[in-house]
Amino acid sequence: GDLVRQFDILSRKAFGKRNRQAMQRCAENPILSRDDVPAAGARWRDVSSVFNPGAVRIGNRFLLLLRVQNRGRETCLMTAESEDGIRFRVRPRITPLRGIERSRLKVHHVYDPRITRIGSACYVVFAMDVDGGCRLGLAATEDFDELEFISLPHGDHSRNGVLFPQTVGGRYLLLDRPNRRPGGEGAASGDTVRLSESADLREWKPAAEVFRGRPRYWDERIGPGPPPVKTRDGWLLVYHGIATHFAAANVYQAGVVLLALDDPARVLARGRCNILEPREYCEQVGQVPNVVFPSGLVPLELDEEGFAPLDGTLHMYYGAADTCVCLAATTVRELLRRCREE
Ligand code: BMA
Repeated sequence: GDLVRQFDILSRKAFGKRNRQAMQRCAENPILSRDDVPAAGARWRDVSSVFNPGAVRIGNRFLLLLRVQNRGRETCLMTAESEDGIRFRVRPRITPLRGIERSRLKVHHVYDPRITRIGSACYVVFAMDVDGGCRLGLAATEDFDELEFISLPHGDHSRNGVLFPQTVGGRYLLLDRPNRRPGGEGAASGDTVRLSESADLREWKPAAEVFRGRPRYWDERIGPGPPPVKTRDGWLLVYHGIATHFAAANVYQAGVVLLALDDPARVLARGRCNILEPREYCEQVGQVPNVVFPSGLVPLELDEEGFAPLDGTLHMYYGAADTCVCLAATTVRELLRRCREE
């Protein structure tokens, strides 16, 4: 009741009038940038960038798990909190990842965390740059004071792992994007989203290929964005698509696909156009130009059965140009419409 009303008022103020766009950017973008990150130790003052956050809502608190880079281009994770989902305060310490040595890998960077809440536990799936490539890791936390490493879901090189917010047919489900394509100068990339399942979050086995990139269009290479949101019409999955055919640089955009509730390997609908693309200065200029990278999607309302209602608002948190954190809002109805648009 009250909380929803409060959000409505805030949203109107922060997001302005609805226009014809699928997503409304927050007027306060970027909602977090380097100056908002407090010193967290010797090498962690005056950092270079903060971007690609995982997001979750616990009770009346919004939490972001931030990817922070310092001037040594080292990476750490930090936690930010907010009551309105717009104004965040970054805790003045690094969020440590305990037990990572159990991976037996030489880990250089842990980054792009995606958060999924199941019961009272929050699970975090993240990318790890290791000698020879990039692997996915899975960890758990209750309070974001620290993360506890659980498993390496896959033996191959992969990124953009997202866990579903509930089990389906008694199995935990995970989407990710295997890195099977050389990525030019930087890390390897990919053009396939795959589904995997597990009975215990430790042993994972690939179950299906779900969808692919579309050569020559906005989403040639792809990867899951934030974890899927449950709606009565299906799982809404926001993903990022990379257009690689521009001469100067790749363009990173967000798009949306709808997966069947009882069989998420089945695509029910997929938007032909992106729903968000780099247009604002902070999205076009930064460490990596022309990047919007969706990584958190938080429904402000859920019904008794955990479905995001049709007219419920969704906050999408995304990294802009690998430099700062932005927010845009939309509704379930709007994303469904974009999925089904001819
Ligand atoms: C991808 C990931 C993201 C990053 C994006 C743009 O491959 O590494 O972390 O935001 O590239 O640089």
